[in-house]
Amino acid sequence: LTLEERLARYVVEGTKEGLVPDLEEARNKYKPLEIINGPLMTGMDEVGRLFNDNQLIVAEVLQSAEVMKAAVAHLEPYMEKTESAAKGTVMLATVKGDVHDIGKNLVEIILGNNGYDIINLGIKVTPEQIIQACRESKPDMIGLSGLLVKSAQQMVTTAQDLKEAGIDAPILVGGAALTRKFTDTRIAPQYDGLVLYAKDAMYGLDLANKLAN
Ligand code: B1M
Repeated sequence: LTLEERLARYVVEGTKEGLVPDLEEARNKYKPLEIINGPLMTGMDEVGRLFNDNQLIVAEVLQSAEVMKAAVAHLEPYMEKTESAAKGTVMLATVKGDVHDIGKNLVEIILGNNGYDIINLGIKVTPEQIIQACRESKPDMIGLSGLLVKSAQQMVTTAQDLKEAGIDAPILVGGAALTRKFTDTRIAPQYDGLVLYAKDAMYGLDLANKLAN
């Protein structure tokens, strides 16, 4: 197998044996984010496909998630960082009912490395918890992540609840079940502030930078 195929295979098979040496080899060729968005994501997409076809069970997908997390943790110290002054505070949450957090945590790393202070509220975060946390820490932006189809609808509800609570900080949304169209036609009309869709974590950084300027 090529290096790239081996990296994808660690994720698909949920095994860490040999992972670190291969990540180190990959670092000679690629930037950390290219490794994550390339071979590791290829592996995760395959996991999603196999899971969908009932060829993997939840416990196995969890192992894959562990490998992905370990790989991201290994690569994190090598990611590009800007020494820029604090650009603002971003509050991050995976919405109510959803436990998927690898994408959200990638957003945390990338924004954190690029001058943002992050408040990560974790997973299955209810609108009430977000409202409470906003009142306490007054973030400049709110980032919502969700991968389940029902999470897209949950973002609509969350936006409505935030609006009712008088919050209008810009919201960034991302995650596999979302599209720009859904964001523009279903979530944004429910909110007074801006609602912007980020297809991946780097694009999320671009949007945050535009908002911060
Ligand atoms: Co779940 N799962 N899962 N799962 N899982 C999906 C999402 C699914 C598509 C798999 C499938 O069936 N093909 C499917 C959803 C189907 C649907 O709703 N239509 C699914 C399902 C069904 C489920 C369960 C219901 C299974 C069950 O229990 N029967 C269950 C749900 C539990 C719950 O949430 N209540 C479940 C559980 C799990 C695990 C716990 C086993 C595990 C998650 C572990 C964890 O996160 N700690 C898991 C995993 C790993 C996946 C897949 C395979 C991979 C997700 C992932 O981590 N990708 C996933 C299939 C897939 O996505 N291909 C699947 C890597 C990650 C880096 O990408 O999170 O998309 P992602 O983030 C991207 C972008 O989306 C974006 O940036 C990142 C890239 O840079 N992004 C943002 C994300 N958030 C952002 C926020 C932003 C900006 C960008 O700004 C704020």
